[in-house]
This record gives sequence, structure tokens and C-alpha cells, in this order.
Amino acid sequence: MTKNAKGVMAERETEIDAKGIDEADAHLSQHLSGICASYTPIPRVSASDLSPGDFHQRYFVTAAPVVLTGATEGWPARDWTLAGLVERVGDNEVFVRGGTHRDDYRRGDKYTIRRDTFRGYCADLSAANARARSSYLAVASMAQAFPQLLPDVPLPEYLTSAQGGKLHLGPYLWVALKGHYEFCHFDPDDNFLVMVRGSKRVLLFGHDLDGMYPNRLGSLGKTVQSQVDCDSPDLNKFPRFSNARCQHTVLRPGEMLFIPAFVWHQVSALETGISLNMFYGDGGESSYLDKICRLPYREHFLYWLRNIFEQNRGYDNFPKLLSRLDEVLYNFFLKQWHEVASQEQLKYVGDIVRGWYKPEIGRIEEETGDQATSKFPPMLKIRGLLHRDNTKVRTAEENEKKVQTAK
Ligand SMILES: O=C(O)CCC(=O)C(=O)O
Repeated sequence: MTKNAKGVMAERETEIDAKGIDEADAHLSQHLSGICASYTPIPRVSASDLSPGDFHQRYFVTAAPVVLTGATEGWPARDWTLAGLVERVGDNEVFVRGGTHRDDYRRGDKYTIRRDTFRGYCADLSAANARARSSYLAVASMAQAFPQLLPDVPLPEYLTSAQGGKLHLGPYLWVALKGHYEFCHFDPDDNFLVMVRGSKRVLLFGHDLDGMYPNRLGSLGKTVQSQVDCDSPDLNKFPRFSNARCQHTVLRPGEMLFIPAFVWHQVSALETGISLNMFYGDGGESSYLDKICRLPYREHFLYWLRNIFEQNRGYDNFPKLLSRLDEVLYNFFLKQWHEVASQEQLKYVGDIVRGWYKPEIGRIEEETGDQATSKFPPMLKIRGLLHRDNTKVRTAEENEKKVQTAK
């Protein structure tokens, strides 16, 4: 056996302590099972027993989450270790979230961001120091941050086959310290979450705006976050959380979880580890848009879209954005999901948006006579937690200086 292979084996052996993981999961799950209206395991199916066509019919079309075991056999990424990745891509620059131990992070309200090298971040993780406990290397675009690793991550057949879909974004890399709590949220895409090393506890809460208390409209971020801390829900503040229906699993190396679009999810790292994910949707020109305008997605899609409009409301170009709504929506759907919206879809969504902003639109028409002037319509922007207006990204030197000052 080569030295590197030995290293991989050693890491695998120490990582799989099934009893410890089950105990941690049981501890975290204890109160939830007594609180939620239902608490059931996410079904697990062996990929060798599930063709892409069957996955499509049984899970994708019905928006039913499933853990696919053995779905990543043969992926070079299955041999990754943190030490091995540091050797290969340690000098690559990454953006690391900070403040992840704080309550406002658990609500998805706020985090800082700093530049580091992958090596620097992993050194903190190995030391399990205070900075590691308040940091997360989350949603790192492999194409941008780790292009050398892209060949190690093939897209699953469930996505690439004729019955598969269209990749929206990713793959992304996530590296978490044991104990990290990722805020509960939903994404505007179907999603495969793949565990490479370590394990994560995943809680899903379906499509449920009422029981999950989304942050107020206009909250920053591409996702919609829940105010509920799923580890210790405050039922005095969030009583309807007791109506939530929870599905849970512990995702282990090599396993892949299908999280349907707009399904609430909360993820906690039971061990330090590496995971990947890819955001996608239905294949075809505009089938994804068709799907999310229908049940069970519609209410969440519209809440998400309204949240994005509200993020743009305070900006000078908001009236122009409303006055050229069809073009704005067309460009937005193309950018988000590579969807080419039809006239009918634009009318359907546009009428809903016009309903939200009727008074503003009335005023604009009075003031401007509804004349479009510039060649290009303004862009509907997702003003993320990372939004440049609000968050300063520190350079490695500034960061180092801050660390030195703090010592
Ligand atoms: O693994 C995590 O911490 C979160 C993953 C996630 O939110 C996602 O895959 O959408």
C-alpha cells in the first residue's frame, strides 16, 4: 500500500465511530422528536437498486427526499482527506465565514467573511482553536476556488441522464468543524448534498412557511432563513413550530441526499468533514419555472421571489425595475436557472409582482408616463449576506494583523 493510501485508510478508520455518531445524533434529536408533529427518518435506497428513471418518478417528481447510498462509488473525491487536499490545493484562496458560533448566525442573519488560504483554514480546524469554532468554509465554488479538484467530482447520473435535469450551480465544497450548526433555510433549487468525509445530521421540514417562521421579508441572502434554532426551539416565541413535520438522517461518507427545491433544511456537523453539493432543476427550456409555479413549491417560490424584490426596494433603480418588469424577470430567471421564460410565465409571475407593488407602480406611471428610457433594463439583484455594500472582505494581511492584535 502506498503512503498516501495508508493515510486515507487511517483517516477513514478514525472517522467512522458509528456509536459516537449515533449518540451525538440521539442527543441532538431528543427534544425535537417530542416537539415536532412528526419525526421520521428520510428513506434510504441503494443507488444500485434505483435507476435514473425510477429516481425521477419516485422522488424527483414527487418532491420526496431520499438518501442514496453507494451513489458516489468510483468518484476520485471519495479518497479525499483534509491532509491530502492541503497538499494539493493548500495555497488556493478561499472565503471563510466568521461569527458562525453566534446566535445571529443560527438565524442566518449575519456573518463576516475573510480571505484565507485553504491551508490556513485547515490549520485552524486541526487545532480546533477559537477561530475554527467560529468559522465555516461554506459553499465554495469548485470552479473558482478549487479548479484542480473538479475532475474528482463527476456529476451523478441522476442529474446527467435523459431523465435528469439541468445543473444550476456548483459543485460547491463545504468543510466544517465538528459541532458546526448551519442555519435552517431553503434554497431556490433542487439539490444533491454529498458527504465525502465525516458525518452530518440533516433535518428537513418540507414546504412549510407557517411552522418555520421565515425571517422578515427583505432579509439578506440568496436563501430564505428560519428564525427557529432547531437544536433548542423556543416554543414561546415560535409556537407553530410544534406543527412542523421533521424528517431526519445522518449522512455518512459516500452518501448523497436529494433535497427537493424550497424544502427547509438544517445541517449540523457531527464530525469534522468535507461535503459537496450541486444545485439543479428540471431539464428543458422552462420546465423548472413551470414546476415551481405549481404546488407544492409555489408558495415558497413566491415568498423567496418577494424577499428578493424587497431586498431591492430601498435602491434608486427600484421604480425602473418595476416599470420594466417583464424584461427584468426574463433576465433574472435566465441568470438564476438558465430558464428561458415564456410569455405566459412572465405574465403569470409579473401579475403577482405587480400586485405586491400596486401603489408604487401607480406612482411611477403618474411620474414618468411609463416611458422606458435606457437600452438595458436594471438587474434584480440578490443582495446576499456577502453583499459588498455591507460587508468588507478582509485580505489575508489585514486578517493576520487582526489576529496578531487579538493575541
Ligand atoms: O452542509 C451544510 O452545512 C449545509 C448544506 C446546504 O445548506 C445545502 O447543501 O444546501
